[in-house]
Amino acid sequence: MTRVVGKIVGGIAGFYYVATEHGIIECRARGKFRKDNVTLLVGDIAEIQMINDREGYILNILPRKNKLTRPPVANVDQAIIVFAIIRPELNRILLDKMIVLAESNDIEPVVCINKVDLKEDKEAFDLVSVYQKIGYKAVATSTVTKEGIDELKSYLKDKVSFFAGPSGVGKSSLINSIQSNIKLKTGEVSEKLLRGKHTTRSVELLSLDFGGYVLDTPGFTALTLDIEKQDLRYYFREFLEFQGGCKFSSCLHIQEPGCNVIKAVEEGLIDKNRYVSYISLFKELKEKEKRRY
Ligand SMILES: Nc1nc2c(ncn2[C@@H]2O[C@H](COP(=O)(O)OP(=O)(O)O)[C@@H](O)[C@H]2O)c(=O)[nH]1
Ligand SMILES: [Mg+2]
Ligand SMILES: [Zn+2]
Repeated sequence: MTRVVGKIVGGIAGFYYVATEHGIIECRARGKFRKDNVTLLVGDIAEIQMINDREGYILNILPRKNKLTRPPVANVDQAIIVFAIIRPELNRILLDKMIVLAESNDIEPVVCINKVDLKEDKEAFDLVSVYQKIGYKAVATSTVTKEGIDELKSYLKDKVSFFAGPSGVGKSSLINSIQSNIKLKTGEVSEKLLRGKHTTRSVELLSLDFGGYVLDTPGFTALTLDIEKQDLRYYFREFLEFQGGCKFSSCLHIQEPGCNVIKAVEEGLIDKNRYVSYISLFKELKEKEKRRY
């Protein structure tokens, strides 16, 4: 029987659903995974042995690019970091924290500022351009007017993405706007209902008809930064071109004399709010470090 390679897109009660060139194959895993204590994850690239044209078993998984635990998923390419321009109020520090979380997990962040229909002024577009200037993909969207939805789709194409961001910003609505056959529950009430249910939620990758996958549950549900405070500076991409000019090569850009990053902030070459986020996240990591000892 033939061996094929595919992507695990879902799993329930010992069965895994693997998307292959022959369609979705229902698979069981070989016993060796349990013996080796390897948990197969949605997103894993699996080598399977076909039993017939619908069923098979998983022989191996390829090395993972990355792995998240909440939700459990492997080989994620992108995090679509969604914030609403208002309702709920936009929290820049949390937005920048999510970018660092993505980068530290080898996941490409895409910034999405949603609900632009609710604000007439150009605030959302200014914010989008702050992130574009740094080199990130960033888009202003509305699920009401459909503004930016095509651009968002172009970013999702052929990638494995998940949506991250606070509750109520429009993550589920955005996923629903992308493809008509996807219908995730939206709104506060449904979220409360979901939380109230004590069922083990299985994670699923939703296949996009233009190519690519999105995760059906939000990522970064556990928001702990797992990096050393002195490494935080490397996750603020726009600092890199200035840090060579700092007086001390060990400069953390906090209050050291001759800091070229602080100079760039003062001259408006680095966005001030990004620097505010940096300082805030640095303090958070410092506090965490103190608690460790
Ligand atoms: N005005 C406006 N409301 C939106 C937009 N996107 C979502 N909403 C509303 O915001 C609420 C929360 O949306 P939901 O998709 O459930 O957010 P999630 O918690 O991030 O998944 C719902 O009442 C949506 O109808 C948008 O672009 N504009
Ligand atoms: Mg939702
Ligand atoms: Zn410096």
